[in-house]
Amino acid sequence: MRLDLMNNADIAHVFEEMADLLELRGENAFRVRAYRNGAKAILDLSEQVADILADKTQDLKSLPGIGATLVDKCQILVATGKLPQLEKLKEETPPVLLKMTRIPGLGAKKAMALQQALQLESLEQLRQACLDGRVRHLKGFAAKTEQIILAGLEIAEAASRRLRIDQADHLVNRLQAHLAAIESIEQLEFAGSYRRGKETVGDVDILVVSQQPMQVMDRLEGFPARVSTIARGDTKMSIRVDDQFQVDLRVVPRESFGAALQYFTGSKEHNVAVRSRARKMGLTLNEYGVARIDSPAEYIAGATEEEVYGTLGLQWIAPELREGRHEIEWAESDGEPPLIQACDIVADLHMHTTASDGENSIAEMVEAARARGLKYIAITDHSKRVSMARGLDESRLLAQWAEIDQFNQQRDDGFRVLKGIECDILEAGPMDLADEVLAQADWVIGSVHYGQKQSKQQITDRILGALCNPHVDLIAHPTGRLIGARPAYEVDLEAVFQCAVEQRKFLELNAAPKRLDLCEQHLQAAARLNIPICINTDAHSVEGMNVLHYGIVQARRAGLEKSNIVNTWSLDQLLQWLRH
Ligand code: DGT
Ligand code: CA
Ligand code: CA
Ligand code: ZN
Repeated sequence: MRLDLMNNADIAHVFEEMADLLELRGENAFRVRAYRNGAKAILDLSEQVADILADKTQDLKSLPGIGATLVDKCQILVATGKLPQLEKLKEETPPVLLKMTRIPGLGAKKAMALQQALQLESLEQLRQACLDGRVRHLKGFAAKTEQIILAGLEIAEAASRRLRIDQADHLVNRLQAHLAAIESIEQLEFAGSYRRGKETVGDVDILVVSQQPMQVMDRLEGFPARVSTIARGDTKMSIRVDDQFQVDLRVVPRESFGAALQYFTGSKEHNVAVRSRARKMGLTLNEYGVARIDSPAEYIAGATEEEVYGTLGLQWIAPELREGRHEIEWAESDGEPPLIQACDIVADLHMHTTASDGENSIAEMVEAARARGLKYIAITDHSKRVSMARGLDESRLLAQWAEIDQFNQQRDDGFRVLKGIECDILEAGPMDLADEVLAQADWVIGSVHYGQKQSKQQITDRILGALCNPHVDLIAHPTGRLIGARPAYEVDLEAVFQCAVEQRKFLELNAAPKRLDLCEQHLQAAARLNIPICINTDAHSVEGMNVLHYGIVQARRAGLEKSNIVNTWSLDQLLQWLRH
């Protein structure tokens, strides 16, 4: 008999814990990564590890990301449900330490020193120690550290409450695949903030039409992860996945699906506006449908969203716009602006290769871009200031550009690679590379990577200086924020926008889901000033190009149209603009 102690999610969780603990102890980075990659690989398996191990015709080791050591560990886990190394590591490590290392701004070394000196057992004790000013007296710490820790605690807490959009995507894809096995499901949509494309998602809302709600709920409870049921009724259920993410499921009648989808997509503000419009028309609206106020049980619309909005005299509204702003006004007249779509994008103007910290060559990036239907790209590796990422100095950069020239000459398919650089805006103000070198580029990005703690005046001056440099074309990730991890640096964006207008420069919407920088409100402000926005992936690998989608959603949320976006232009249009 086989002991079925561990499913794939459990094993992946053990490997993640191993990686976290090894990292905390300063273990070899490759060992740490091996565990992380193993965890990811196992989560992606469609078959249970236990079954693969039991099957003599299959070899777990042959799967990418799983080496011989991890196969041994899988065997131990499947047989015993425990990993002795992990138990030992856990015994030796106070649990609060792991939590402390997740506080932005507090590294493993400092966390360990603090924990030992103050004998901390919880984050609450750490917070109290900072508030009491007990940290500043320790060797190697200062009053400022207390402020950093307090701010970090807040960010970490907020982040643990909400899922970033790419994490939500991963969960949604797994849920979708899992539920696809149920034949009684006639319709299925993910609603809520996920459907609206928010940067972060509080919980995932699933809406289903099925004649067999019990079957659907049973299946959801069997989701291959650590699942606990929070509540379960006849047609709705909430579960918690891996102790963190909440998933809400509602099974609704076919004739109400549109009304339910409209209701549970939200936002609450949008729903309030829609309902108040209904009332003015003598109608009521709830998650079952639209009815006349004088006979509220008799629904006159509800099967589709189009029908629901249509009954209220509105055009269908894109979920990204449903935030209770101007979308109702648009929907009652000509409809919303023609929002930017992924298929409008013909270029990606920010990406890295193996020359700096990317994982793929120029040729590989080009192939990937072509496969995604792009017509031209800019290669923009880091400049020398970013030594950690092997940033390029003048001579390596010129050599790369010679390579790109040759590359373009050899191609006859019309695809073009622009000679670019992501040039650091140095702490003291000037660009990291000499003007006579930048002058030879097709495309120059200016970025603030260092000195992010400087004063608002200093950082603003640095960016204005870069915008006024005739060779700089675009400011990347203009506020430097990392969602859930690091707040934006202090910068006078109004001044930056004004200067971009005067200098006819571009601003970036960095599509990386941890950045999404500029944010929605700033994008709207930039659009009002007619500043062309460039949606870039900042890809560090071929797969990195897939984040474009998040940038598109962010731009749509801001109401941006094709005409606002630089990388919908043809290469000739772009070059013409750059020549002026
Ligand atoms: P989240 O999960 O915090 O990222 O945000 P949402 O928007 O997904 O919120 P959630 O999951 O609480 O509810 C999903 C949708 O259901 C929400 O966007 C609108 C609708 N909804 C839920 N509760 C209410 C309510 O009390 N009033 C109204 N008008 N709508 C509600
Ligand atoms: Ca939600
Ligand atoms: Ca919810
Ligand atoms: Zn970059």
